[in-house]
Amino acid sequence: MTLSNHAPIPELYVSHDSAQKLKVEAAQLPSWDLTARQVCDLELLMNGGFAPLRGFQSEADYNGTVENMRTADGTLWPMPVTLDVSEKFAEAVAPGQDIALRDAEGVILAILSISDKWVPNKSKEAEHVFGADDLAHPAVNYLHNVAGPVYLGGAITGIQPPVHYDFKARRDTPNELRAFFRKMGWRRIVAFQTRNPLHRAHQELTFRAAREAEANLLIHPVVGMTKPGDVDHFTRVRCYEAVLDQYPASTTHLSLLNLAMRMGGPREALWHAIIRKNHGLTHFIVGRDHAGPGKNSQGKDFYDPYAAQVLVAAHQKEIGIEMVDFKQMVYVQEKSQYYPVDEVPEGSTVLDISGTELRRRLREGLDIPDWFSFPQVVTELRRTSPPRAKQGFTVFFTGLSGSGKSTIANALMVKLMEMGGRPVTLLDGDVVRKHLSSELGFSKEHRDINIKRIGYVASEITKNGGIAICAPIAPYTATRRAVREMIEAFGAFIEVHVATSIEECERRDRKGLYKLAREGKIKEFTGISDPYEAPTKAELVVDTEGTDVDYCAQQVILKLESMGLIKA
Ligand code: PPS
Repeated sequence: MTLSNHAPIPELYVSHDSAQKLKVEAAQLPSWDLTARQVCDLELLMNGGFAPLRGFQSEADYNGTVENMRTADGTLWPMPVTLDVSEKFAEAVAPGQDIALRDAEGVILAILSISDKWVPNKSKEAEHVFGADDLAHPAVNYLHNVAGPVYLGGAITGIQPPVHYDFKARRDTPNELRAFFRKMGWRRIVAFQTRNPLHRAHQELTFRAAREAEANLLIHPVVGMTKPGDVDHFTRVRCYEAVLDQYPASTTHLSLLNLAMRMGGPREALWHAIIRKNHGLTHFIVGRDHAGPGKNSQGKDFYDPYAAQVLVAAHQKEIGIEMVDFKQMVYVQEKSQYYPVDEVPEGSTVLDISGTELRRRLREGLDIPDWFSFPQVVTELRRTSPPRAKQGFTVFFTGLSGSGKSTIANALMVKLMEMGGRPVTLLDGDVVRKHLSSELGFSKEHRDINIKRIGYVASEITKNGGIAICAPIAPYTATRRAVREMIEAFGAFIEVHVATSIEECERRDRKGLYKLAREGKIKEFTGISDPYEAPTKAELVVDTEGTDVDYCAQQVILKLESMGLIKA
């Protein structure tokens, strides 16, 4: 196997002069505003990180990728890279046409020459690529609830890379990294892929990997998109920088990869290996549960923790990169040292702190021992993750019209304001409809827009350390989940189902709306002529029948206390 990767890799950019001309011409084309994930994919397509792909996949390449991890010509490619769009946009364009691809600010980054347009079978994609059509998998949830229904494929003409304002000096294209390795005279380089802050176990693993492969080390963290709920990349990069001096500068380099991960376990590990080969790496570390998405809806792991190693081992020759595999690293107390779990000396005491346990300790302001992490890393993490009692959070009431959501929400707001410490905002259904969503009706589409607006405002409040109390009907499970994800990126989300029955709501009929709905004078009325999908996993269910408002609000307060969000 030749392990030197010094020659430049082909990029999809046109020359500077052509780019200026193309940009002017592209302004006349139909244009698609790329999602955050599509911007990441496009950047790696254009800079050669996804070589040999030369654009978003055609239907034949996509089918091959989904079914047997190979494009139509037999090239190994395990992860679909497709441009998903809305039905409305898809109707307006056709194969043979060029479209401009723009970032969130409207800057034209590339032209897509559409060769294919099709409606994918998303359940099949989920089953084959992610192993199960289970919404507990973040990429499957993305596929069904975020991605558009139609895919476009075709070649890309690159105009300019997406602009990054953060950590510019630490971002490298595949060719920049290749040039750096060439300049440094590094011929064997092992990459460490990560989406977590570096703790001592990771450091030990990377040291061992470099030693074992007799190679230089590239710490190559993903800063595009990772698993919802992960430590944000700003904090992580500050953590990486804080421990970089633990590594010899002449042998180790830190570079950021703007990849949008799918958490696809074994297939994703293979994809990562190809991407690293494109970046000029010769070796690639695959540890325990690589790119693991966590538990499925039955509470079981999606993938065997070492399945990724088996799949990469089977394809490493074909890719031209050598895997350095590791078992989980654990701390052996008697030796004051880390060992792979299968090499622990018999009879010794093994210590480990899981990701969940670490988050708990941060949340509750508890000790994080020195054997586990570096003081600088812990300080950084504590800066962004103060104890829960100091973080923002959202209480999201959901229930039928007239169930008592607003009344309980009001009582809760007053009680929280009495306690003080954090600003409290109430986003009541009726009030939001007056101030934020006055143009919207009650179709599914409009309800979803309404709830996502509430979610957005609540996520901003949560991010900035406040308390948001929301009280809309929010009848759809998927939309509530989308709001949960938006908020959990910044703080806790407490879903409270106000489970008053439809019979009781109709009996009370406080606003006289049920009568009108029964008479057909109000259309699409929740519970009468429109669905209400009751939550199955709410943090709290309150029953207003036979209990007073004060008691219901008190139940929420007790829940918040038990979650450490308020201190007695
Ligand atoms: S949604 O589905 O979450 O967007 O609904 P939401 O914004 O919370 O609804 C706010 C209030 O609108 C009144 N109303 C209706 N509700 C349901 N269906 C229909 N068709 C409808 N038309 C008007 C209703 O009083 C809601 O207030 P609450 O506080 O829930 O009683």
